[in-house]
Amino acid sequence: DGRGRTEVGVVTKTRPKTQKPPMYKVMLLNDDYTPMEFVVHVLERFFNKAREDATRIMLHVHQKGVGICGVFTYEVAETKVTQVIDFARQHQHPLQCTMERD
Ligand code: TYC
Repeated sequence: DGRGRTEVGVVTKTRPKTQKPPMYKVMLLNDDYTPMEFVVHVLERFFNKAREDATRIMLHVHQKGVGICGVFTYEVAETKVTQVIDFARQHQHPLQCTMERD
């Protein structure tokens, strides 16, 4: 700096950070009464699953007690949960659906 000192510096790299919204898993819960076929239909109708995929997820829930239907932003997840529970109630099935932070 002209006074016998050496300038030192620390190299910092900034990386443009993509903003990602928090995501939520929507899950189906097993019960003893909802027909398997109805659960498959729910997965096709509200989660756009092909029949084979829907059947696989339904059997997973049936055997393990819980399973993931999809991962969505908060508002979408909340809408799916409401739609599934309302649809099940309309058909007098106890099927339950819930969401949790991914
Ligand atoms: N356990 C139900 C039966 O035996 C089937 C079932 C599967 C119910 C998945 C709910 O989320 C569920 N009929």
